[in-house]
Amino acid sequence: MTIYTPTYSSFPIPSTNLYTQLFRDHDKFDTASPAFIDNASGVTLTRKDVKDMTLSLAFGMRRVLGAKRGDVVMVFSPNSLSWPVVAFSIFAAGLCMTPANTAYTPSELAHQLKDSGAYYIFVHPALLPVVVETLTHLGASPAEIKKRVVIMALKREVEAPTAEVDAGGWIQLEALLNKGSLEREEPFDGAQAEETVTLCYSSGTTGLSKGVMTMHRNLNSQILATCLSFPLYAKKDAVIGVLPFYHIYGLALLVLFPFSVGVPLVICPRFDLALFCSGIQKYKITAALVVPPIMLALINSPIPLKYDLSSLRIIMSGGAPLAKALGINLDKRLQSMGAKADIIQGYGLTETSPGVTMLRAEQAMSKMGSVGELAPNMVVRLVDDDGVDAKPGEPGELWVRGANVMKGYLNNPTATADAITPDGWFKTGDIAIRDDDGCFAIVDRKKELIKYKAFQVPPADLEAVLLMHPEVGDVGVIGIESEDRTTELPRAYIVPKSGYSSLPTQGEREKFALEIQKWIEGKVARHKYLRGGVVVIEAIPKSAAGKILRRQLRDLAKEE
Ligand code: AYL
Repeated sequence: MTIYTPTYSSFPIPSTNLYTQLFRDHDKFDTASPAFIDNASGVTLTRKDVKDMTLSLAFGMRRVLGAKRGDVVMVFSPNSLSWPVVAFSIFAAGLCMTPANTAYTPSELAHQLKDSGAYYIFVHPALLPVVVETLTHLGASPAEIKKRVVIMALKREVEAPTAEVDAGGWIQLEALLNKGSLEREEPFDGAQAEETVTLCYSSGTTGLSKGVMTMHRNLNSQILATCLSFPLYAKKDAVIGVLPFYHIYGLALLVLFPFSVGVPLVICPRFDLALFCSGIQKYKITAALVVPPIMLALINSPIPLKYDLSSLRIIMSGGAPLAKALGINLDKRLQSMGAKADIIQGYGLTETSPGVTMLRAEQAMSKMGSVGELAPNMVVRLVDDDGVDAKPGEPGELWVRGANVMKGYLNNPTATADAITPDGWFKTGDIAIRDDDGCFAIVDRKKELIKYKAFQVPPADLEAVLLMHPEVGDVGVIGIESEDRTTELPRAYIVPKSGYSSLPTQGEREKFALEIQKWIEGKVARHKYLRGGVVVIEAIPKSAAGKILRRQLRDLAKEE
């Protein structure tokens, strides 16, 4: 068996609560320096503010709300100043956070709410109606809803609770503050390191989205690994936080890592290119963590030309394949604007907290397109379909073992056993090649997961929804490459309930396809829309066991 190991020396992972890791060096940094800055309003939380509010809110969660150790708390909010404070408080209080995608419809939110077992929901005021509809649909009474929901906004935030929310008698975040400090009440203990601290949702290789049980020690490991592979320095660096915090990429690399090393984060509530660029200029941002579509916008839009982006020294892409040409073009554009940054890539998964590999800044140019070398404390194998080692230099499925690998999927021992072998190898479902310098390239994806931009689109999710349409008999969903080759687009192959022959003309089939494409809108989050179209076919290719043969559907798409 060939096991590839990192060039970094391994180090012990602290068996502490994630809170302890985040605040380990707190006293070494200037506590009056900004920790989180709202890019739109300029409102700032200093490091001292964050610590005081975290301990106070942690107390409020335990003693005012009455949450108990291990309880799951849902966070449903776009990026905001209160987001990190709520997250850190959940960790400090020994609770578990399940952050939800803000684009979710009530039925998608209901799935995560039920599956995670979350009782309390911290929600941004603008998303309150979605939560109320979800809870009502799940059978909660108005009184129960009022008990479970906390409006997630600080008074000093711009988009503070509206009069309507205020008048509704909802529990406000501020009402949980200043009642006491958890530190004085209840010292943290070391036994929490193996407990689940976050439940982000991922479909893994197959099926519906599942709760990924990430332990305190997984994220402690991620933070320390990032210190080596992507070093940032207090007083020198500033990071722009535009990726959604509810996704493991934003959570680990924006919310947790910069704070732990004393580096401020400038928070963008959503992606707006002008606001993003003006934030870089205004706050002299040195590090931007992005996804390939943001790089594309930086290359093609006239907007960045109006701003001074010369403070940037590093840009990292992750979450979806980055074409080498995209990196080269961004480099060219930056240089044409008098800026110069190392463009690197990280690779990983929700299940690996998320870092598996990272390209070193020194290799940005020479290894463009590569996802770099293994993170510390992680080892990998490259294997064929039978679990046999791929030959050196040949592609194989990447299997990962080490400090970042999740505990398993919540309430789903079968999916966990399918994903992690008895000797601890987590099967990524990604096909990689390793070069002679120990750098990896992701060349293909073996699993059914579709990535629209860097968002997960589990085909099983869409198939389940489509099957609820009265005219849909059978369905198979795959991802097809967009025309400009920058992302995959979800496409559904559909067999009409009344049979293919019931729609004998091309025109009828196209009309039906368009109807379905429209019908799905509003039923699923925007990133799951069938942007790759709907195609009516005679039968969905299936194995003898009834499994959809997606490869055959992909071949069909290629024939077009
Ligand atoms: P999930 N290149 C190609 N594919 C990628 C890359 C990449 N750089 N990164 C992620 N993927 C795909 O759970 C791959 O198929 O986590 C992988 O299995 O939403 C899947 O996305 C996982 O999707 C970092 C910074 C990881 C970011 C990330 C992204 C985590 C995405 C490590 O250091």
